[in-house]
Amino acid sequence: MNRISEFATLLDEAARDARPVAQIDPDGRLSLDDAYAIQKASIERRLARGERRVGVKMGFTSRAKMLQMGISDLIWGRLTSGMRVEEGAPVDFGRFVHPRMEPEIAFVLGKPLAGDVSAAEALACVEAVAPALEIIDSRYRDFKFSLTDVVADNASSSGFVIGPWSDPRHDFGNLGLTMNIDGRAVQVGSTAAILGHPLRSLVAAARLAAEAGEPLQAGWVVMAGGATPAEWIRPGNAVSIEMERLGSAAFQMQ
Ligand code: OOG
Ligand code: MG
Repeated sequence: MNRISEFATLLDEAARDARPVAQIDPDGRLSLDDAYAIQKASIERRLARGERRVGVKMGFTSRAKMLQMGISDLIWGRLTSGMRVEEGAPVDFGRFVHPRMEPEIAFVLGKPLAGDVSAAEALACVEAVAPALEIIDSRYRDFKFSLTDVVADNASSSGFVIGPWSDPRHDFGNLGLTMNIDGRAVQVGSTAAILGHPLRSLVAAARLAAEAGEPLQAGWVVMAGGATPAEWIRPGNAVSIEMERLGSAAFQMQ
C-alpha cells in the first residue's frame, strides 16, 4: 500500500513538473492490479488539486500502436479536466517531458454505459463522435516502459483536443484520416485501424471501467486510441487531424 502511494506521488509529481523519472517496474514484477491502483492514486492527487474526472482513454487499440511500443495488451487511463486542450488553442511545450501525438476518434456519452455490452448497446449511449488528437507524454526517461509502468503512468495521458461533434448514427467505422504537422501529412490511416471499428474500443472501455468500479458516466468522453503510430511534436509545430466527413481538430504547440 505504501509503495502504491509512493509510486503514485512520484508519477504525479513528474507529470506536474514535466520532469522525467526512471521506470518503476522495468522487469514487470508489479501486478497489473497494483499498476492500476497506482494510476488511480495518482489521479486522486490531481482531483484533490481541483481537476474533475471527465472520461476514459483507451490505449494499444491498433496494431500500429502495439508494434510501435512493443506492447499488445489493451490498456486504459483516466481523463481529467486539466488534460483538455481547447480546439485551435496554443499549448505550452513546457508542460510536457517529450510529447507525441496520435490521431483518434472521441465519443461523448449521452447515457451511462457499464459492463458487458454489445456494440449496438454501446452506440445507443453515444451522444456524438468527433475527430480528436491525443497528446501522450510518458513520464519515463526516453519514453521507455513496461506494461505495468505505462499503466501506472495513466497510459501516458497528457492532453486531448476534440474537434466538432457529429451525429453517431452515420457509420464511422472506416473513415480516412490524416495527421498533419505544419501542413504536411505525417500519418495516413483509417478509423478501422482501431480494433476493426472504434465502437469495439468503447465496448472494452465500458467493461474495464465498470470492473474498476468507475462505470462510464453520461457526459464523459472516451478516447478510442491512436489509429496510427504516434509522432513526436516540437515547439512551434501546428498539429491537426483531418477526418473524412467528421472534419478536423488542431492545436498549436508553443
Ligand atoms: C501509451 C498510450 C497508448 C494509444 O492511443 O494507443 C495510447 C503510449 O504509447 O505511450 O494512447
Ligand atoms: Mg492514445
